Amino acid sequence: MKKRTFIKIAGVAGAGLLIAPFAGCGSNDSKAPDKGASVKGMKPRPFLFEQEPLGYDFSALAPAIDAMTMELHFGKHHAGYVNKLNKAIGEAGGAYDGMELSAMLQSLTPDQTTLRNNGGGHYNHTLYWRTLTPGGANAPQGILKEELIDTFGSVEAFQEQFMKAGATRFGSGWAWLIRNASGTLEVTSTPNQDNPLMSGIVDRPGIPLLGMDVWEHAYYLNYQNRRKDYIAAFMELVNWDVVEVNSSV
Ligand code: MN3
Repeated sequence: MKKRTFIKIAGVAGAGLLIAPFAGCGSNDSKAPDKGASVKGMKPRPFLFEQEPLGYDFSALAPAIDAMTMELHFGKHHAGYVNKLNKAIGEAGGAYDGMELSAMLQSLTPDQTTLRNNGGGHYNHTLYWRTLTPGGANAPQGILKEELIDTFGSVEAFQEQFMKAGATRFGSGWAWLIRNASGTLEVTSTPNQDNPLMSGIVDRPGIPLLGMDVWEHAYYLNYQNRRKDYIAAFMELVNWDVVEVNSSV
């Protein structure tokens, strides 16, 4: 993002609404993410305390993810997290003014339930939308591909481990590909809206590169109890160019 654009957004957002430059990706301005265009060479974008445009239509991921699920997931579930997050920040007496979202998540303790659930909910979904692509999955390439092979043995072995993490997460939660404190790629899973950045809360902290929502609200309308079918469909929608940008932090 250009500096003047960042400052402009900061001014509009006001104290307390601005978030951190952190893993993400996309266009080099404040507009919606690229619609399937290559993001190579792009810098990570900030996560604002507001929903950024989806960047594609609700129906764009169908039939893998149906339009009604997208509309409810983005417009109701994710929006709800953002509203509650902003309300909680407003009630925090300025404690989070000017703090980046990633820094806020890193600072949380287990008892900060509202910020934990809704800060995590906002971050997790922003990452999720950015990483899905209507064009369908490309393959991991370059350094990221090499890292996946070095770490997991093969890209397929990574995918198997990631899918299993999602399938075996009891109840609601997320499966993650993270870069851990040692700088190594790792597959993890968290309950509810916990995020790997919450180093004071999660067992295996790190920077999230790819997150898969396995809450029933992400798939139930189309797949009912068939979580594994949704997971397989999700894997076909991952934009690995975006994951690669996330992995460069
Ligand atoms: Mn969700």
